[in-house]
Amino acid sequence: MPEDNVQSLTVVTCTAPVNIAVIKYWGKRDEDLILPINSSLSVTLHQDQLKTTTTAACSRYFKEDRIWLNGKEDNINQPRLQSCLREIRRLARKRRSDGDPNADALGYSYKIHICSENNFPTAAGLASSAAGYACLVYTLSRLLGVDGELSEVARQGSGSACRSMYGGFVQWRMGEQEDGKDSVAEQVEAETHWPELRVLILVVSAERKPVGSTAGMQTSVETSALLKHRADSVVPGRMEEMISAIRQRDFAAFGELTMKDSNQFHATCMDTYPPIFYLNDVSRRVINLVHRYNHHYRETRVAYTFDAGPNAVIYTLQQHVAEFIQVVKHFFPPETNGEQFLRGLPVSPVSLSEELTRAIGMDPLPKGISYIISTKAGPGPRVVEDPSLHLLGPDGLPKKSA
Ligand code: 2P0
Repeated sequence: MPEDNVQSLTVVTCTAPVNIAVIKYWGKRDEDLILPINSSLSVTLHQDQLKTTTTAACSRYFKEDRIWLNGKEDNINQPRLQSCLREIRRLARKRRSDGDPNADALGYSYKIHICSENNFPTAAGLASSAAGYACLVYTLSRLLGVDGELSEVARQGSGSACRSMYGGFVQWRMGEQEDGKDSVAEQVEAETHWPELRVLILVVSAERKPVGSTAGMQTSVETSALLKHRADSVVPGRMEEMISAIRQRDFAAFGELTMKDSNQFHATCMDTYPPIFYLNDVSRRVINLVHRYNHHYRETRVAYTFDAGPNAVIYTLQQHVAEFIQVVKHFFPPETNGEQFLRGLPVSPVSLSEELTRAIGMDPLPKGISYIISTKAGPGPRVVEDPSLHLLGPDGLPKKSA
């Protein structure tokens, strides 16, 4: 290694959030550019609880592009990874040729090392590709001095990743153009807009999902007439209603639309041929529990949504969090000697009235839920300033391996 190797290394570390859709994306009209058949809308979750951290470094001494994910070297030649790298390098070159003095002088021509890790289990089925590609694109953009509209690049890594480029409440407009230039994410409201809104992730199972989203939605587009109806006739109206519920902080409207949209997404999975099942028995029990809880209070106090897996994500308001967690504990008694059941934002325990548990009236299912992550809406991707937090060492290799 040459003497000046250390000095020639440029390193940047960033973090990016997970997002959970309340109007779901399911189906592409262009597989390569990742253009969706409908617009979607999500809440960006707080990075204190769930985040991806990525370090990217470039040096004229690197011989090839390389990537390490959660401690293990991975294949850099995956088409979506290559799309993101190619796009950011193209934007960096363009900025340089446009004469921008802030553009990195030569970085775009150097090889890049990337190291990325999640602070949550990938196998828990939490949108890791969204946070992962958002973090990759954001970090590469900082490394090579590119800014501007980056959700269009993140989208080419994974559709849902474009929504993780912003904090708070984010819509992904499907766009109309064939080149995808208008298929971008846009912040509807910042994370500070609705401070009482809370998110509980009920981790049902740590198994990997049976059918991946990419393959699943492709089969749905090919075979489900319901999906076409949803995209053409249902989602456009729901996007408008959802944006207005968020702007007015109308939880009843927000919660009802969220549940209906999750149910319709899973109905399109059932309508796919052969059918796709993401919900399991525990998921269906959570759905029942939420409806019985809301019915008892004659008010929509909690809402569920499910992605391409059995975990439930619950949206509610701060004043109902403690009681609802107690309800979950009552009907899904956790393992007593196991790991911490409630993680994330602290919640003080409350006692349940017998009237409430009787009204819900379900048989408890021990260990149905392994743990709960308690969180809220949060900001978009961030640069990590502390150099001790870089995942790559001065030699450009991962500091620690799993
Ligand atoms: C969503 N999901 O809106 C929906 C709801 C899962 C269910 O976005 O092929 O991993 O990489 O574009 O983004 C999962 O799809 O799929 C997803 P690709 P992605 O959050």
